[in-house]
Amino acid sequence: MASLSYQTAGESHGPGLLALVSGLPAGVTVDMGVIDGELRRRQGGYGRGGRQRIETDAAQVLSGVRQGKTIGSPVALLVPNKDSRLDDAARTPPVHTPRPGHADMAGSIKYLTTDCRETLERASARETAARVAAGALARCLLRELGVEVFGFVRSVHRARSEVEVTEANWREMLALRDASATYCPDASATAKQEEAIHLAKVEKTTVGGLVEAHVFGLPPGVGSTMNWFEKLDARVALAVMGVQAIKGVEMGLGFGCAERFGHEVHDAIGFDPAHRAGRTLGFTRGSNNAGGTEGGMSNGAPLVVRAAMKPIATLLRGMPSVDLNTKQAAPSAYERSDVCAVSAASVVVESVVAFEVARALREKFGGDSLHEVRGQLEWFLGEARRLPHGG
Ligand code: EPS
Repeated sequence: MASLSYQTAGESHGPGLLALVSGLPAGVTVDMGVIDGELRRRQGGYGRGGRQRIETDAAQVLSGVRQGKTIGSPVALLVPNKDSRLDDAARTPPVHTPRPGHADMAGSIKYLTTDCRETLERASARETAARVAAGALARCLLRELGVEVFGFVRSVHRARSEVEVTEANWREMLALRDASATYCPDASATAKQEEAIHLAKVEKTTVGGLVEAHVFGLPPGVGSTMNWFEKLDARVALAVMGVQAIKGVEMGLGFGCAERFGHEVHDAIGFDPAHRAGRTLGFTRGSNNAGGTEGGMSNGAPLVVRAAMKPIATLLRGMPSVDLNTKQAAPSAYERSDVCAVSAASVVVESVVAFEVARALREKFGGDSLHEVRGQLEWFLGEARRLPHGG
């Protein structure tokens, strides 16, 4: 059954986080270096708080893998928490003054309690460790199919990089990103971003920013225009908006489309027989304002996803709030947190995008084993190159 899905479980200070991934074909090499490498990257970035000095995230495979390869059964990944103290009332005391911008208030009312901890433990971005583990597993499949995902930080607060990421330069950009304290492939923007984070720390506040994920090597025709919920861009937007603290998602030119004329927006189509053997089948585009999808289907151009992360809601300086028990004004509670987690968010967004792309590829090409999926993909590309049939 070619339907890829995952769920996560776990609280920030529970025993651990779990990702349960179903629907991977058999025969995919599970590279623990990729999974643990992504988990480590999620923990990093300038501006992270004390929790990351406690944890050294690494995944344990509980099922679905034999001798380093998937066997088609569900894969359960466990990321244990070192700071596990959920049942220790003295070390996880109730929280009565909700943080504006956090899940605290809405969650407490929803569950008919005045203790925000009941909600915040699950709402915490610690859960994203499980999503990164699942995304890394999806990435293991994508690599086998010649599809790569690259994520980075575009901006922190007002410190924005104008760097252009393309299919030709992304590996170079990856090296620059990995040398950057904020995961931005631009040294001068990185310095300004570090400055913005430092200033926020001094001011006892927080900063957000923009992250991007680019997907290369996706063949045309992945995703479906036949039902709104099968559209690749819609699926990606859902997954990205579902990441903690994300308040905006756009593809390609995104919101910028609204202020341009049609001829300035749409990507002119050309054909270059020299590229016929590649994934684009020889079709070329003058630009990629569409961000790699048209009608909810991949069009052969790189998928370009951008997301806006709000500043983290936990402020050292506090925000005006109300004690849920007394209804009296009180500053919002402070829990150990980060000044900036935009770098971490870039890893999470990259991971959830990788998963959605892998899911859509599974739906298009089916198959129970990697061999079968690859065969189907190559068959499809061959048929598409031969169009019109008989021609
Ligand atoms: C996070 C772990 C959390 C927070 C942060 C992200 O750990 P703790 O609450 O023990 O410090 O540092 O979570 C939040 C920003 C939040 O609002 O919950 C992580 O591993 O990413």
